[in-house]
Amino acid sequence: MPVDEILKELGAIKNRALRSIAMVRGIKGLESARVRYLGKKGQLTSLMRVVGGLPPDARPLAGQTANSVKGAILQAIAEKETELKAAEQESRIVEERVDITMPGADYQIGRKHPLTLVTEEILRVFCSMGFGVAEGPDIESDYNNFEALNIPKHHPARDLHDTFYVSKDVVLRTHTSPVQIRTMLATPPPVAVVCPGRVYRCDADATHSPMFHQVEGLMVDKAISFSDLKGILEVFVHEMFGPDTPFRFRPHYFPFTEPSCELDILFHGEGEPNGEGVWLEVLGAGMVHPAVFENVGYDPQKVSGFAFGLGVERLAMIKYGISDIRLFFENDLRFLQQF
Ligand code: 2NL
Repeated sequence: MPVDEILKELGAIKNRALRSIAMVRGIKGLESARVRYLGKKGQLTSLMRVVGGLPPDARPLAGQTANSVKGAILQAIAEKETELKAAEQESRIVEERVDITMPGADYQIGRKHPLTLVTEEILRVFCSMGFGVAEGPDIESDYNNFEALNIPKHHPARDLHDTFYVSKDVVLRTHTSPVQIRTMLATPPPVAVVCPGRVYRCDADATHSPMFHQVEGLMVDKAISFSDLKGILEVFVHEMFGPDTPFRFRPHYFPFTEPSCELDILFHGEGEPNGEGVWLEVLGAGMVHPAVFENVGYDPQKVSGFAFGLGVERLAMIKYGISDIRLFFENDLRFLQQF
C-alpha cells in the first residue's frame, strides 16, 4: 500500500472516529467506538500494522501520523468519558433530589371506640360514688348466668332463641349479672360493684346485636333501700345526660329483683315530635330478690340491696343520636372518627 494512500486513510479514520465519538450517547456506545477504532482488530490498529510493514524510508512519516491520530482519538474518548460521567451524575442528582420543603407523610392517630368512651364515662360516675369495678368470663356456667339469679328452667330468657349454649350447662353469658354472683360468692357484704363487659344474645337487627355490652351494678349492705337506688340512679342520669334531665321509674318485672322497675329519661333530640321530648328507657333495676341472696349465701333477713343493668350500645345510641347498632361493629372510620 503506497504511503500517500495510507496517510489519506489515516485522515479518514480520524475524521470518522472523532465524528462517531462526538455522537455517542452513553458509556457503552463509547466503548464500542473505542473497540471499532483502537481494538485488536480496530480500523486504526489494522492500519498501524500495515505502517509497520512499510520500507524504512516511508515509515517515520506514516508512523508519526498514525500515532497522532491515535492520540487524537484517545483524547476524544477521554473527553467524551468525562462529559458522559458528569451528565450521568447530574441526572442522578436531579433524580434523587429530596424536596425538604415537602410536608411529612400523614399518619393517623387512633382513638377510643365510642363504646369504650361511654363505658368509661358510666364507670367514672359510679366509681365517684364509691363503687368498685369487677369483671368475669364471657363463657359462664348455667348456674351463674341463670340458676343463681332465680331464673327458672321455663323462663323465656333461657329459651334457645336467646341464649347461645356452649354445652348443656355452659352458656355465653346473656348479661353481666354472673360477675355480681361471683363477687357475692367470693366476698361477704357490704358490696358495691359495677360490672362492664360483653354479653351475647341470639338476636340481630338495627337495634340488636348478637354481641353487645352491658354495665350492671350491685350494692348490698344492711338496710339498703329503694331510696338509695333512686338517689344513685338520679346522680347517674344527671351526670350522663345533663343536670336538668327529667326521669321517671316505671314498674317492671325481672326474676332477680323485687320490686323491679325501668328508668326512662325525657329526651330531646332530632326528629322528635313538637319539641315535647320523648320518654326513652335507659336501664332496668330493682331490689335484689331474697332467693338470689340465699343462692350466694347472704342472709336476706340481715342484708338488702339493689341492682341495675344497662345496655352500653343503647345508651350510646341515645346519647349520640345513632339509629343503627351495627355502626358500632363495622369499623367504618367515617363513623368512628366522629367521637
Ligand atoms: C336490664 C335490666 C337488670 C339486674 C339487672 C341483678 C344482678 C344480681 C341480682 C339482681 Cl346479681 N339483679 N341485675 C337487676 C335488674 C335489672 O338489668 O334491662 N338490663 C339491660
